[in-house]
Amino acid sequence: MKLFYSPFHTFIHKVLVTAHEAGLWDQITFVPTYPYKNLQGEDQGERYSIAELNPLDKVPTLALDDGQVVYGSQAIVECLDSLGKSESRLYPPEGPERWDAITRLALGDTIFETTVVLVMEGWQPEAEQRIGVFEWIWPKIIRGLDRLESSCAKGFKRFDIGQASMLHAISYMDFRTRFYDAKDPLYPDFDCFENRPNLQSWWKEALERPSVKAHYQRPFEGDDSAEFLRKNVEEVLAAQGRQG
Ligand SMILES: N[C@@H](CCC(=O)N[C@@H](CS)C(=O)NCC(=O)O)C(=O)O
Repeated sequence: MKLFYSPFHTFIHKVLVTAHEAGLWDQITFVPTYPYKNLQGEDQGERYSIAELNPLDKVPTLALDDGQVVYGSQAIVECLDSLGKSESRLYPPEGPERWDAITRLALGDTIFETTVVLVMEGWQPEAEQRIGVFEWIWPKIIRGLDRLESSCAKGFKRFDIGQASMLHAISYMDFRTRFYDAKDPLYPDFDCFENRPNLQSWWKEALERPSVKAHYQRPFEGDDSAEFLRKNVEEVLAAQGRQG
């Protein structure tokens, strides 16, 4: 199978964590895809487009060997988890433990997505930034992190999909200030572990998981050329019986 994704390993990707936890790592061809390069400069053109596979032209996008394409990170993690070894499933069986895991999945994903909104707003010239955006989003993130602190205080029976999403969200909050130099008018030096000791000890322990170590802070070393991307898109189209 092929995973079309952004090969920035400076934050933790829940899809990569899930692929590794499911024991599928070695069965995946990782295909670096830079959606935003399609917008940059005339010579870039549509070279990194995967629109023939995913109408949204977004990463991550998973292509199975039979040509079926699954996109949207939530759909991909569920698919990978179900293809993996049953003893290491990240989705608990139906019942309260599962509802808790998928609720934390939703919470982590929303913290991540709203942090992206804050980063993008922070890129605007200071005079043009909409303070209302920050005032609207920050309370959600803060309450969300407080809820995760309570979850970590109770502890977990085992690693689950909710924790994969928590890793994604929390690593991105850190990445936001280090990489983007994001200027935040409300919380310029926000530290998600301040007054959240249980979240911090959970985080430190989770960083030791092989599924995190396999990619986090490790530069991507494979082929990330547009030609490699195109070859892989064509292979998926061929598996579907379509012409490139
Ligand atoms: N809800 C989607 C969001 C995916 C998404 O927006 N990916 C971004 C990169 S992080 C992207 O591909 N953007 C390119 C575009 O929107 O054209 C998911 O969880 O997979």
